[in-house]
Formats: sequence, structure tokens, C-alpha cells
Amino acid sequence: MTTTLTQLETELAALKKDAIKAIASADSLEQLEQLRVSYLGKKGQLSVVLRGMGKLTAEDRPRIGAIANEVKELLQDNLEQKRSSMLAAQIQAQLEAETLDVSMPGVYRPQGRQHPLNSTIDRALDIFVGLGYTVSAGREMETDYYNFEALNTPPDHPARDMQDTFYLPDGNLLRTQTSSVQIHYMEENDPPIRIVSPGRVYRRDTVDATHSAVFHQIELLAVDEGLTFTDLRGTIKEFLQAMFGEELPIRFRASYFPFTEPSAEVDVQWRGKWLEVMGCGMVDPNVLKAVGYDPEIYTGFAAGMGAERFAMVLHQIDDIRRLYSSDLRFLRQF
Ligand code: 2U9
Repeated sequence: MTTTLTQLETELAALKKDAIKAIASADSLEQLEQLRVSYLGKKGQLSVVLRGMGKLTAEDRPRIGAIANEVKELLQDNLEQKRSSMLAAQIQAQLEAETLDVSMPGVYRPQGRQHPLNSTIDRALDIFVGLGYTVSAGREMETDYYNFEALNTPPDHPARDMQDTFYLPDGNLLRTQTSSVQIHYMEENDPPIRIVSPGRVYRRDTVDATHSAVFHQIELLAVDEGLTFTDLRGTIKEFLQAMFGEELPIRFRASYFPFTEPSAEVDVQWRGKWLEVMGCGMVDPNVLKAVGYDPEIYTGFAAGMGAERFAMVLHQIDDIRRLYSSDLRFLRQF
């Protein structure tokens, strides 16, 4: 055995020992790759050692070749094992970092709810839609014509007074009733019609427990051939029964509105008291004429109610101003 052989064997053994140690203590995939290049790459340490093989005798060469191959395979195995265990650790760390603790308390999000006024309006609209009515809402700024003239309200009617209506500098006004929507609708549609119009209306009222300068109305209008007061009465009875959730005694008291003739106010007996809840009547022939409907062929009935009034009755609210106060202690009760 020549010295060169022993020398190469020693070098290979040292390389193997070094490499195993270095691979074992590598702490990144990059470092591992550097080690692979440094030991096993074309110009790596193993190649350098093997260059010494040229000096060996022909019979020693296979021996060193076999040892070198063993070292190479061993290092390749070590590198591969280390690589897999590093990848596994990396995935494990990522999984742990992304783990959701489903037992952790959630983020509190306050739950909102519908305002009692809106739920009252929605409830009324749902009932009328169930009776075949179409919801039609319109604009809040109107001309004198749509708010008064077409609704048979004479120029000297007190409602047209500056004291009762908000007039705008340009001569327009803030609607005092949603009936103006129905005039527009009739101008654009032929009978038969059945519409319900919810919306904000404006009146120059002094604010107190039962009055507000801005409030919400719900008005219905039906125009068809042969409609009578009996149809009106039946519709209102159905509506009130659905609205209160039970059949209650109702009464009609004769009244006056410029746009209906005859006209009536409707009371409901509830918890021992008669409550005035809406107004109604047969559409005045002059209103039908104003929109080009022939009053000899068509008749109509209409009714109007204040949404606030209904909400107050249904929920026993003592002051209309509570509905506009945004006081959460009040609103949380609904
Ligand atoms: C057209 C023709 C007639 C709607 C009607 C009433 C009677 C009524 C009041 C209830 C309380 C207004 O909010 S309130 O102050 N309304 O009493 N409203 S008949 O009549 C119409 C509507 C449209 C074309």
C-alpha cells in the first residue's frame, strides 16, 4: 500500500467527517445548497481529492474510487435527508403560525335593527302589496299644481296659507301630502290603478308631543270602473285587521277633505279606546278630471294615514319626538 493511497483515504475520511458535521449543523436551505456545491460540485472538495487519484497505481484506483463513491452517496443521502427535514419543519412552522384558535372570543359587532317608524311603514306597505297595490314614491319638492290645484284644493283653502306650507323662494313648495305622487302617477298611467305612496311630508306645524313639521304619510289610491265606498270600507277593514293583528271594531265618521267626496275619518277601538287612525273618501270627480280620467266611467277611493301616528299607537309611544331623537335607550326597545 503506497503512502498516496493512505493519504487519499485519510483525506476522504476527513472530508466525510467534516461534511457530515457541516450538513448536520446547516440551518437554512441556502446553506445546504452551498454545502452541496462545496463538497460534491464539479469543483468541489471531493473532486479535488479525486484529482489525486492520477498518482495512484492502477490497482489502488478502484479502491479509492469505491470509497469516493460511498462518500458521495452518503453525503447525497445526508443532504437529501436534511433537506426533507428542513422543509417539513418549515411547513410545520407555517401551519403553526397560521393556526386559528376557534375557541378565541370573536370581535363584537353591535347588531343594528330597523327603526320603529320604518318597520311600521314596511308593515303597512307589505299589507297593501298583498292586496295588489304597487308602491310608488315620488319627489318631496313640488309645484303648487301637484300639491294643491290638481287635488281640488281651492286657492283660498287654509292649507295653502303661508302659515301652513313651506314655500321655497323659487315658487315651489315642500309637499304637504304624498297625494302629489298619485297625480303624477295618474298622468302617466291609465286606469285601473292601485297604488300606495309612502313618504316624508312637510307642514308648518309647531312641534309638540303629537306634531312634527316633517312626518311620514302612507296614502293609497284605487281607480277603476265601479269602485264604491263599500270597496273602500272593505279595504280599510282588511288593512287595519292586518296592521293590528286582530279584528277590531272600526267606525267611519263623516269628514271633509278637498280631494275626496264623501270623506270620512276612521277610528279603531283598541284596548277600550277609540283611536283616530286615518282619513279616507271617494276621489273627488274634479281630481279625476284634472288627470284626464273620465269621472263618468271611473270612480276611485283614497285613504291617508300618518306613519308616526300608527307607530305611536302600535308601540304605545307617548311623544312623536322620541321617533326622531336617535336615543339608543329608546330605539333598543324595538
Ligand atoms: C288622490 C286623491 C285623494 C288621500 C287622503 C286623507 C283622506 C287623510 C290624513 C291622515 C293623517 C293626512 O297624515 S295625515 O295628517 N289624510 O285624512 N288622505 S283621503 O286622498 C287622496 C290621495 C290622492 C289623487
